Amino acid sequence: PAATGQVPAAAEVAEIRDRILEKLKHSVSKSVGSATPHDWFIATALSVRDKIVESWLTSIDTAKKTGRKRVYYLSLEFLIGRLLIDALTNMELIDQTRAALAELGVDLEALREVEPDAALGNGGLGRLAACFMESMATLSIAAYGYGIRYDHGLFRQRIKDGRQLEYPEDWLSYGNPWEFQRPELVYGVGFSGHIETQTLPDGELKQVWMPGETVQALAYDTPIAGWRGAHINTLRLWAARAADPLRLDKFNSGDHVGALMDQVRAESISKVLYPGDTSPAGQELRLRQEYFFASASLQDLVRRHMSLFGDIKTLADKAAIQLNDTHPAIAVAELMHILVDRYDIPWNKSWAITKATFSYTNHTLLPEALETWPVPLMERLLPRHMQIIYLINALHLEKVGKGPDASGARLAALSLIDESHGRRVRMGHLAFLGSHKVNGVSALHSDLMKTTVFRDLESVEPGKITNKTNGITFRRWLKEANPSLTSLLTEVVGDTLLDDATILEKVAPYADDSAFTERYAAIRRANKVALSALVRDRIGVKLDPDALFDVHIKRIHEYKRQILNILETVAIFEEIRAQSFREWIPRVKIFAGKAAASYTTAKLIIQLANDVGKVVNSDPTVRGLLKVVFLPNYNVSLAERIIPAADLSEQISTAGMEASGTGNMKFALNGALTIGTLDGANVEILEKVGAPNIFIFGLTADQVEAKRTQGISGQEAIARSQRLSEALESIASGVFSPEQPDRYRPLVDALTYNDFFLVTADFDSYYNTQRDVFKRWRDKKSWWRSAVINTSNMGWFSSDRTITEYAQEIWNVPTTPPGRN
Ligand code: 26R
Repeated sequence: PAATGQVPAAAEVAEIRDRILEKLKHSVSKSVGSATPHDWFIATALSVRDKIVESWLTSIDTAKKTGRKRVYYLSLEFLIGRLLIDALTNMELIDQTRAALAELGVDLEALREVEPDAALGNGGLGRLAACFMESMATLSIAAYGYGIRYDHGLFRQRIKDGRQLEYPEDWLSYGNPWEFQRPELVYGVGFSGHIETQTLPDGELKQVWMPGETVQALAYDTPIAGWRGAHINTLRLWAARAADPLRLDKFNSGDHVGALMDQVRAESISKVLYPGDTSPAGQELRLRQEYFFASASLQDLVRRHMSLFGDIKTLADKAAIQLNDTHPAIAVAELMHILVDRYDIPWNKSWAITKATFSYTNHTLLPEALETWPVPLMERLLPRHMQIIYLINALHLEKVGKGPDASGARLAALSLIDESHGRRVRMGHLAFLGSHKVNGVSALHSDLMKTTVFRDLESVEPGKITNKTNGITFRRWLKEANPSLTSLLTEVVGDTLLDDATILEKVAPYADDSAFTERYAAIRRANKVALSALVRDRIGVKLDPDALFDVHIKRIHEYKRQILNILETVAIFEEIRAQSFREWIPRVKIFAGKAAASYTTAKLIIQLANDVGKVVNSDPTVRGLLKVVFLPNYNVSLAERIIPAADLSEQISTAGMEASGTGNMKFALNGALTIGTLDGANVEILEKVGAPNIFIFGLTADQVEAKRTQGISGQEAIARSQRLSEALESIASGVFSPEQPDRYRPLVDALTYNDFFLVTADFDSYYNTQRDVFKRWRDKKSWWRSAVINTSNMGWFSSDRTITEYAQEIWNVPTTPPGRN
């Protein structure tokens, strides 16, 4: 990729070069002659880190002096990716550093590639947390991210014989130059044990929890630089350690393994990221992770509050805690435990403080992803918290039980305890009740929250649910991922674009300027050439950069309907073979994404995509007019390579099921046109770009709901569509799995008899809309016009806008927009 700025001053370049050399020598302990690319990466990272640290200390100091309210973003996931280019970009050192390294004969782009991705998240929710951290720093909000420092982030995916295999990701094995261990910051986190009732001198009873086990939480801090380095925040991640690293008595008596048992048990808490998007595995360990992290974070922020302000009763004025989904929701009970048991604050006052401090974001309505914990497990692991939850529930039900419409069914729906299949604690209800604001992540999703899972709770506290449509950071997803396009854009609208993404509106007039659209198209082509090289390197398939790059990248899930895309691919494959004389639009279907290890159907979909690719790519009659590739190990870094090279963005979830999507925004920003359903933020993208510049198809959320009540068999839709029935037939009969013809029988049967995701119902509409895409692609002038209009209307989807809304409407903290001053 091209450099973005002007020629850097020679003196500054020389200074940076010397600093890198100093780090290489004294911190990495390597000579120029013996340094590997990884050594150069560490030296460069450490040199920019020094700059960041200087601003970091100032940021912390200023927040202290001014007594500002802090924001605490609690998330079990932070899907950060790489930080080198991000840090250099935000510190405005990228061009100087590239030049400094060049003087040393080192290519910055090569260093970029050796940094492992920090993949401490599964997908959208984790990546959103990373974008939010960047925007909170950019807007000079005094914010802390709290999470877990997993030894192993999201698994590495390999594809063998078309099938997904999972391998542990070892992102820390070469050390992490961005983090600071804080050995002085250690908190004990208790589990299990019993409760003693004590009588206070005034006769009041007091509950004292005596944990049976204590695990230590160690802090590791990573500085997060905002745009132009104006403000730096802290991402504090907790690692678990045993209180007693070694039972020396056992060790000396010869039981060398037993001596380490406590350590293994304790450290398992921060060993691995919970592998599920929605998978059920590892229940108890997951609850231990959630409490470990919530307890350490609350102890830390309460300690900070007390040392700064000295009065726990002012907590809500000085701290806003955002719960990123229900994963940290146990923090509600933990804060009550701290206030009531440790600070002896009366229950009602404690509850008022808790509600005023917390707010909760919901990220999915999928029933299998709504967390509930078995009461017996909670009682054993967190006996005092279970008591507190019962008390919260009793007071809550007492209040709502007085209402006129307090039927048994209504109370059962409102209760914190779900009694329908064993007694379970509803964490969504706990997060809802313990918060002053609750939000969804797109307009449609927030509306659906009010009519589905939170309907009853919303009626008790109307107006509590608000919408905060997601956003993305433009620094990473435009400037860092697509520097050439960014240069073109800043050339016409000025380089304050990265301060204020809405300036992109000024690009709109250039949609009709052919000199501009030609340059825009040439940049896309160069990105496609670069991606083609990557594809060739990684999977050995040769792509035509002039073909339409049709891209579907995200977690593999039935509701995201990769299978709908595959069916259209198969249908077109059959048509090309049958009518090879016709004029076909050369097209590349690009898939990437991981399936939860236990999600059998999703893994079968991956295999199908790979099998279809194998057959299509080697069919001589297709003559390269259609290529199908599945790129392994999808992660943030791969997304940064694929998105700037995409012509068409697939956002085709069953309407009502994708809470927002954020990939959709990244694609549209980079000028891909969207083919999508009226789901999540697609609805708002349509509003911004206008109907002629997006390809919308399929059932609406309301129609999906209505349709499902009539039944979910696909038989009728299949009977009505010859194309669909033929595509299904060829998959079912083993065209793509000749060595095992019935391999895809389960997929085809599900679509035929049990099509919950309404793939068959939407197929014709999707197929026809793809033909509209072809027509538009033939008219290149019109295509590029739409692409530019997409880019120019994406400013609103900046996470700076989203975070400004959170700051004003939920957290009540000031923001300072970025800028040169
Ligand atoms: C508890 C466990 C089973 C679990 C469930 C679900 C763990 C993780 C998830 C991931 C969900 C909550 C998620 O990532 N949701 C996504 O959040 C994005 C950011 O708001 C949305 O853009 C996206 O639509 C949504 O699927």
